[in-house]
Parts: sequence; structure tokens; C-alpha cells
Amino acid sequence: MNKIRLSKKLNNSHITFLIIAVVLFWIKTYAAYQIEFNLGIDNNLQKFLLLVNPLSSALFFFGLALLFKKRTKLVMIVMNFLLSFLLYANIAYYRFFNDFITVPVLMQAKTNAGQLGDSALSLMSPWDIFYFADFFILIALALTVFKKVTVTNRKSFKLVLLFAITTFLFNLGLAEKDRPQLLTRSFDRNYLVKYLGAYNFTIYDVIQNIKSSSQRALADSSDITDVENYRKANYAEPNPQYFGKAKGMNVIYVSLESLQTFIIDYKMPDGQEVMPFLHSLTHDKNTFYFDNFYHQTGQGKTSDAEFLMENSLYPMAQGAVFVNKAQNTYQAMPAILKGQGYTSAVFHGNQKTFWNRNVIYKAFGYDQFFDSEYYNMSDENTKNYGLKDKPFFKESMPLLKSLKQPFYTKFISLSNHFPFGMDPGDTEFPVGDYGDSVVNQYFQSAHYLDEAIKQFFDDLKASGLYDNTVVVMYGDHYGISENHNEAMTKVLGVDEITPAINAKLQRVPLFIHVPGVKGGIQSQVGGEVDVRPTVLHLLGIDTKDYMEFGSDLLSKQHRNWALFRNGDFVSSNVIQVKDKCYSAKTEELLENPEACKDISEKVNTELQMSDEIVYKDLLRFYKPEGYTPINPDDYDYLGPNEKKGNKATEDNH
Ligand code: GP9
Ligand code: MN
Repeated sequence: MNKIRLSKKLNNSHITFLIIAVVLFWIKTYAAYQIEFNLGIDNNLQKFLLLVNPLSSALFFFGLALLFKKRTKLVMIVMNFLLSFLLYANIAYYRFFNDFITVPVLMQAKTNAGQLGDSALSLMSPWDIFYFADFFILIALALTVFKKVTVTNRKSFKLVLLFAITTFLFNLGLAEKDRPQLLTRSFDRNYLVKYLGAYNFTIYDVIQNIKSSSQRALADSSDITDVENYRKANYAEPNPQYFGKAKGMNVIYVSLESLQTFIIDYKMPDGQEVMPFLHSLTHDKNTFYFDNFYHQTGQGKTSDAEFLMENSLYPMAQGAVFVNKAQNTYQAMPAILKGQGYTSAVFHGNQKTFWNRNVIYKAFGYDQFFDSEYYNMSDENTKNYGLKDKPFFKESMPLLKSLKQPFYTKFISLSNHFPFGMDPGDTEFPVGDYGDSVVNQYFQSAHYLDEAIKQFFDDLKASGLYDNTVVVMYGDHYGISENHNEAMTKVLGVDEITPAINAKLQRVPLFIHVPGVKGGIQSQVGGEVDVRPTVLHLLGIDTKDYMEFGSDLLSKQHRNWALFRNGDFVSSNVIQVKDKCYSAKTEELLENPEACKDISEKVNTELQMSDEIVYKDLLRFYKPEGYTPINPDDYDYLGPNEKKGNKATEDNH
């Protein structure tokens, strides 16, 4: 009897209608994930998450309808239409751009629609109507079987909401397990969709944008004045010995993934050098090698290093500038050099959306972005995040040679990335024996990087480019974190990794090869922020009008200290870690913390000034003398087969 009543009740309730709506919508979304998007699922947990992630949003949004006492079904159907529309919009957008829709994309809908042009229709197919199938089914059900259901019980709303939240937290928990700091670091839209779903991604994106635009809205042009004064007071004049010595030459930057300074001249216990080629460059006659140079990155890792290098501003304390501040105005290296007749390009064997590169590169003024679509991403060519370094540099050569000179380019290597695993046959070099697999593999994968760079240099020489090109190579950030300190004591032959030693471990190599200029080992203290003025001065471009925080490493007025994003710093005399002051020479704690006070104050002011610029988007109120602003809308980075009609290419090549 009871059973019959229950089934009768269910038959006629809004809950049943909701369950049907949720299940249909769930199946549809999952099918769309499988058919339309290329999310790079690589383990069972990710497969599982992809399956469950539409559930929480479906429950939540359809559940909202239960708040309405009347017309519940109608609200649910409207909800379904809106969500289906969002999904379908993403599908159509993805078919063309290989990316998901974000708030800024919607804001610039006019430009994007322009880019799509006539092809918008060709992105749709009559079969796409199936992405609205559940919408029609719900209408049919509402008009027939569920016609008589009219009144909603509010209690059920709370229950559904509770269920939705629990499902979401479960989903998020598992996602964080597979990919720690997913939300705070926010590295890639593909990742967010893969782990949390297309709908939750949109919610996340909306929140991020509200946060960002409110900070921006509160700023005005007077805010730049303080920064301008600070900048003028701290400008280090170019050294006449080097100024303009590389004028008109091509420029190649190479981001050396996770490469730390300690490994450059490291020998394995059997005497084998880990990086024979890079080590030999430290003594090359036309190369400056900086052995006291520090990374200054935060959570944005590789992208933070890129940001520092090209803007000479500091990254954000949390999250990645590349992701959260991509709509800002920048006066970056490619844009500055464009004014001197340079073309520009980035080479990277990973998806273009990673770190939101395909968006922020436009704000930097990059003409071209050769992403994974330009390379042979076969199974044997790829590992971890993408293309292995050897095929990467090999396949990049013809692309590089096709560029109009002088060019400014950036190569982002990938193989030496945590957890540093190699495939058999990648390199002959052995793994280390330090009782920690990550540390052990680091030596092998760093060696592979060394081989790849040697191959690249050989190719540059063979192509004739080498003699007319400044090559800047830098380690982007640490590779071995503090979690591996025990093994690192063995590697370095010390008893303990003290705070000062740990600070010194944040050294990354910096090489600047300048044809025809006598180089040498440089031991002044500097950081990634300092590279831009150094290189611009070599190219004969004075930086005094640019809003930047770097200090030319070759200037006689170079300040000789480098800060970390957390406010710690290293100088030639003292090192500050967590408010404690250490001697840079002995690495001992200093009795008198006053020794750090001077620089510490400067560090705080400088971080604050840089944050002002980044958080409030202050460069939109400032134009350096002689600089021509770029318009990000003039750029687009389509795949190798979509080149036709690419504005940037037509105008600039
Ligand atoms: C991915 C590469 C690596 O494209 O830049 O990123 P990381 O984790 O080092 O920031
Ligand atoms: Mn990196």
C-alpha cells in the first residue's frame, strides 16, 4: 500500500520532473564533453570526474526552480534552455577557437563575431539540435504526464541544494587531489572544465572577473604619479660600454624549464657532467653568464617568469597575472620592439590556452604564437605537459627561419618539468642515486635539456642566425621544492638546508649571448625583473620612460639585490627570510636584524608599487615617450591551417 502511494506521489511530483531533467541534462553534457572537447583526460580519476562534474550544476540550477511555488516546471525548462544555450555556445566557440568562452570574450563579442564572420554558420550542424533534445523532451513531459503537477513543496529545495553542494564538494575534493591548487592557481581553462565542468567553470570565471574589474574601476590616472616618481628615483643608467652593442640584432629568449643554477656545473659522483653544454657556455667569449641570479615567480610559475621578463613588473602574490589580469594594458617587450621594426613570435609545444597565453600574448603584442597545433604531438614526441624539447627545437627551426628579421622570439621548453620522468631512449644519461626519485630524475631530465639546447645552438649556427642574434636563456623557477630537502643535503654535500641555503637555491641560470661583445661570468645579484632593461639597453633602447622595476644588470648603478614575491630578498651582503636576517657570506643568522632593514623597506615599497600597476591596470593611464600602444584586438592566433585572414600576419609579415 505504502509502496503504491510513494510511487504515485513520485509519478506526480516536481521531484520526479527534476530527476528526469537532471539525468537527461547530465547525459547530454557528458556526451558533449566526449564528442566536442579535447580535454586531455589522462587517468581514471579524471575520467570519473568528467562523468560526475555536470551533476552538481544540474542539481543546483534545476533545483532553484523548486523555490517557485507555482510554474516550477516552466522555470526548470527555462533553466534548461539557458544552460543548454551556454553549453552550445561553448561548443560552437570551441569548434573554431579550441577554447572556452570567458567573460572578456563576451565583452568583446563584436570583435570575435567579426573574426568568426561567415564561418559562424559553418560551425553549426543540423544535428546540433540534439544538444537541445532534453529541452524539447521536458516541454513534452510538462504538457502531458506532468500536466497536473502544480504545487511545490519548499522543503524539497533544501534537500536538493544540500545534495548539490555535497556533490560539488566531493567533486572539488577529488579534483584538488589530482591537481592541487586548482582554483587558486587557475592555470588552464581546459583543466577547470575537465575537473569541475563547463558550467562551474563559467561561474568561476564570472566571479574572477567581478573581482578584477572592481579593483580596476576604483583607480584613476593620478594613481600612476607615485609609481612614476619611484621609478625615476630608482632608474639605473645604461652602461655606455654595452649600450646599443646589439642594436638591430634578432633576439631569442629561451625559458629553461625548472632549471636551477646549482646543476649547471654539477658533476655526478662518477665525474659525468650533467650539463656539459650549458656549462661550456658559462666560459663562452661572447656570453654573459650570471651566477647570482634569482627567480621571482609566484603561483604562476612559468607564466610569472615570462611576465617578469617581458614587463619588468612583479607577478601577483596569489594566482597568475596571465590568467587574472590578461585584460590589462601592458607595454611589453614585443610591443616595445615592434616600434623598432621587430616582428615577434612565441614557440611552445603545449595547448595555447595553458596559462591563458593565447589571450595575454595579444596584450603583449606578439604577432604569432606557434603552439602545439604547429608541432607533431605524437605519443613518442610528447610527455607530461606536451612536446619534448628535442623535437620542439627541431620542428621550430623552419618556423623561426620563416620569420621576417629582425625578430624577437621566445621558446618555452617543457621536458625538464616536475616530476622529471623521461622515456627510454630520450637520453643515455643515468638517474641519480640520492634516495628520492624526483631528485634522481632531475639530473637525467636536465641533461636531456642540455642536449636539446646544444642541438638548437648547432641548428642556429648552421642557419646563419647565430651571428646576428642575441640569445637570452633563463631558468624560469625552481625545480626541486623544499619537500626534497633531505635528498638535497646529499646533492649539495651539506648537513642541513638552512633558510639562507634555501634562499640561494632559488638561483636560476641566466645566459646572455651577444655576438661580437666580450662576455664573462657576472656575479652581481639580480632577478628576473632585471632582464628587460639589461636587454633593451644592449639593443640601444633607453628604458627611463618605461614603468618597470628592473635594474640593468650591466649598469654601473645596478642595485645588487633581488626580492622574492613573498617579501624575502637576497643581496650581496645579507639575506632576509621570514623577517630574519642572515649573512650572505656565512649563511649564519645575524644578531643585528637592522642589517636587512634598508633593503627590506625598499622591497616592500617596490612590491606595493608593482601591485598598484597590476591590480589597478595603471598602464592604461600612461604612455612612454615614443611608444606606440598596441591593440590586442588586432591579433589572433589561429592554427596552421587557419592562417587565411589573420590580420596580424598580413600586417606584420
Ligand atoms: C606549460 C608550462 C609548464 O605550458 O609552461 O608550466 P609550469 O607548471 O612550470 O608553470
Ligand atoms: Mn615552469
